[in-house]
Amino acid sequence: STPAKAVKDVVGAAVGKVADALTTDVPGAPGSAPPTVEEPTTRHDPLPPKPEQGAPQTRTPTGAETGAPTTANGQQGTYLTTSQGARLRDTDHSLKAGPRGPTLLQDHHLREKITHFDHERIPERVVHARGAGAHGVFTGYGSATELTRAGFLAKGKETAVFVRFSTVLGSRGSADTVRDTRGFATKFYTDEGTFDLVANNMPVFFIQDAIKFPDIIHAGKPHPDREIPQAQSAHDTFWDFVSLHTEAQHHTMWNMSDRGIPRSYRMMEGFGVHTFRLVNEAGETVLVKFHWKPKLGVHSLTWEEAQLLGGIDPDFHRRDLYDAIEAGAYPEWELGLQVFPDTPEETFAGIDLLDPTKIVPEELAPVQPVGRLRLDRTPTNFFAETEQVAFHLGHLPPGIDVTNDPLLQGRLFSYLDTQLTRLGGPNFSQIPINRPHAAVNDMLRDGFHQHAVHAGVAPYRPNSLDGGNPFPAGDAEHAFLDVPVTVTEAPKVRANPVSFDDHFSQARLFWLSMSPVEREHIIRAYTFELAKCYHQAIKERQLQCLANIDPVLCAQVATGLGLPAPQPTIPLADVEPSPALSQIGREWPGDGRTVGIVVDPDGDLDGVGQVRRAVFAAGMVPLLIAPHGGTVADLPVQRTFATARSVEFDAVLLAGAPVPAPDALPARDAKAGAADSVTVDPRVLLLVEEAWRHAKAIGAWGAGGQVLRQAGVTGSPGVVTGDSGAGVLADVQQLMAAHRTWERFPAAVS
Ligand code: HDE
Repeated sequence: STPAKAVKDVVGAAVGKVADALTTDVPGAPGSAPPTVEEPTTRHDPLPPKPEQGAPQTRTPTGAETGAPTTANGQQGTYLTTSQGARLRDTDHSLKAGPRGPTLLQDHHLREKITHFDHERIPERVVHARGAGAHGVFTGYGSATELTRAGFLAKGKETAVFVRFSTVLGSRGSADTVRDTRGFATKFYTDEGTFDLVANNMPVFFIQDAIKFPDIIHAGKPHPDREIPQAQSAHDTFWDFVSLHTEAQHHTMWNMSDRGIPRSYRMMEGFGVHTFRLVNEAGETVLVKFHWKPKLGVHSLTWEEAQLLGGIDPDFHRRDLYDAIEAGAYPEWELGLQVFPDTPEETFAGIDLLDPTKIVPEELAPVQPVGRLRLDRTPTNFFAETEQVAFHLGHLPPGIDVTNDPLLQGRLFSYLDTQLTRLGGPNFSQIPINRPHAAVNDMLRDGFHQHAVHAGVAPYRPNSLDGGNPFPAGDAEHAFLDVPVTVTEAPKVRANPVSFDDHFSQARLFWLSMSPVEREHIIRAYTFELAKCYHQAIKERQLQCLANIDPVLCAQVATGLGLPAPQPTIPLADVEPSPALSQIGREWPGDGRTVGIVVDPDGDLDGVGQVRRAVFAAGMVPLLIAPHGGTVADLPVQRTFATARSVEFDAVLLAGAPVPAPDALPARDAKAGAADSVTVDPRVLLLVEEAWRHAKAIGAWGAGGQVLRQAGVTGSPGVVTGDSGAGVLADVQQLMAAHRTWERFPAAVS
């Protein structure tokens, strides 16, 4: 044979071998034995990418589009590919020297898949690591246009936003319901550049100077030796710091109050904490504090609920946020301003506006609404959006400027700095969630993870080669304005103004503004947290701080700790309470609240169906709780007696008295005096007892009354019975408007 024919034979044999290998050796490949569990085989295109998944908008120095690809490398096409787009026939088996042989280093798909996986994690945020985000829209009312040139506050102007709620101390995987401050950071993608309002759910902070931030966070984080406790302030280092560093006492009081354990992200206020400066078209300035006011009111968990949820549903707040949005119960807040004249003293009613441990009571400076925020879309991808979003106090649009608050000044440095590490270099503003919606033409170039394809040759100013582009903007083009505030000539010092020395008066103001039941909760929280400390000296030192805030508070906590109550070392501040700080005493809409309905398969199922529809119609979420999953008389069951726990519901309805199911817990004897012969499933009894203990509305009709009797709660406030489910639901809804039946809580102090 000719040499050419010989080559052909060899190639032919090789091709034949490849074909054999494909049809015989590879499980799952055509010709091999069918898999026992069948995968779906219908091919369809993935969903089209969302607009925010597009590639960065890139512009030439003349402002024209560069023509760079407009879609990010997300999921495209039907077939599995490598990251380079080569289609793959198998991703379940590595390439080996025979089915039992070693894995081959040449398996580039294996290496790519594992290497990428090995690098999937980025550092979590050093604080606020645990969070949940949502998209929405902000609509200006136009009421602030005389105060600020910021265009997004104009009447009817709509601006896209992304909000991230967070806890502060815990790691990414920690529980949502711990006692802690909550972050409430909002990114407004305004036409004039991004504005980040990086707020908390408490209006004050632990420290007055940013240089103390590493100290307070080191004290609050788990102990460095054992790395416990996770996401808690109930430990020695935290109380060591706040009792020695008494400017932290006001913020600590907020944490010990019900504000430290919100019922929902949807039911929290937000506060910019610092005083900001607004500037209008005429160049006039005012000082302001930013407030978010939730449409649903400010509501909290009880401490026992928060603790139970930490184990039963550590994602409670995330779930609540996503469920509400997906159910169409869009959370809403009003943005409001407290407005103060911009005087050289920077004080209002004697309160230093540069001291971030102080509030200005709303009774002295009412919060004036300037716009509305509505969250209406959950993220598509947690990592891409919630994890990679980067907020920064220095992201300011024209019309909003900073003040000299020393905490604010340090924050201006910290956010960008931490994000350089967390997001791996200086180009994270090109990550889809961080991209401004305003046109960007910044002369920043290169760096790790540069996605923009910059054209032009002159990223410098002045230049003649790119026609002088980009040009500086003036007032007419809405350029950012650094307000020309006069800086007083003064010696360099490491010192605070004297007014910062008052550490106790506003902690007292907060305490005195609380209702009896809220005070009771505060006492219990301090007692719990201090009882968790090992060092006697720390407890005693904190009791001394409490004595300087209020003797009743101090005495009650001291009793709980079994320690003597010290005398105040300073005169008690003479302060006027601020009723606006109390959470109770008003009525609120029930949007997105959950109503657990216990279904007895032998009970009133028609009534359950009607009540379920009525709960939906009221904008709330009915969750049917039955002995087993699936359906009961065509009604869908969402929870079983085994999976339901009272902490998930805002109210509990009983449409019968279910007898113990086969998987029930051991039952104890019915309460003395309960005449019913039938024993109720003990898990249903526990549900009712807990709901009662947490002061939730409870309703029963028909045989449901037996459950109330066996739980010993009949006739108690907030427990309603009636002939029909509809009537009972109406009463329960009325009770839910007040959030809880407050009379059920014991009040040790008034
Ligand atoms: Fe922050 N804070 N902070 N903080 N903060 C961060 O930035 C910092 C403070 C707040 O959901 C970090 O990107 C310093 C007050 C929120 O992504 C970091 C000081 C308020 C979030 C940082 C403060 C906040 C952060 C960590 C004292 C309420 C989460 C990750 C001077 C007004 C934002 C990051 C999100 C996050 C620094 C105090 C709110 C380290 C130095 C006061 C809501 O840069």
